[in-house]
Amino acid sequence: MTNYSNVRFLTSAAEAHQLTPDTGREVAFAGRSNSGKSTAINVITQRSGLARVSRTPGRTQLINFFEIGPDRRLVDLPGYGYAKVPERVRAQWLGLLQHYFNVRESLVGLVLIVDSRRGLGEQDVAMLEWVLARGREAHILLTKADKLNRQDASRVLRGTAEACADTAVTSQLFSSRSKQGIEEAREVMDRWLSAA
Ligand SMILES: Nc1nc2c(ncn2[C@@H]2O[C@H](COP(=O)(O)OP(=O)(O)O)[C@@H](O)[C@H]2O)c(=O)[nH]1
Ligand SMILES: [Mg+2]
Repeated sequence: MTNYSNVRFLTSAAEAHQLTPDTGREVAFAGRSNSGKSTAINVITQRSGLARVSRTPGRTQLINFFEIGPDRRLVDLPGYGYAKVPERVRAQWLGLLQHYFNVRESLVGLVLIVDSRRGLGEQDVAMLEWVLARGREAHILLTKADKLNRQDASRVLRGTAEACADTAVTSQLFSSRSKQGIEEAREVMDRWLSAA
């Protein structure tokens, strides 16, 4: 088992040449802004201040690298879906992300953070397509499950599974607040990070 609480910040990249060396294995987190990505990273690693929660959107979009063990990394990708991001910032973000997905050999899987009350959006699907195109894995955390009753939660989970039925993408309910699904998420990441 990976001990995620040994995590430490490595570096931030605003441009392609700033990516950390492409060795070993890493798992990336992506999601729409406000989907609960930072909070999910914090509870999975049990480090409350690690990924900052709810900062003002539209600033410089950075890829943040964290080390969780020798040659094992977590990668916090910039959130998308902000209403008021200048076109220049959006283009910079898209270019950096596309570059990252295209070149990154150590990227083994994507954890896609989706607010369970919103469901999969267009940009979420685009992220999945990018990552699957290179034969990598993807797992969806349907976050804020504490906000749904049991029936709505299972409906959302079923709908997501159906939307991904033709792919190897897996999904689960998750709540940083009630701690639902944290072990399940860690197990998926462990599997990706430890495979030979
Ligand atoms: N009820 C509930 N709220 C959450 C949960 N996860 C995140 N939030 C809230 O959603 C907002 C956005 O979370 P944040 O992690 O900053 O989202 P990010 O923009 O995707 O990084 C914050 O107000 C969080 O407190 C959750 O599991 N349950
Ligand atoms: Mg965040």
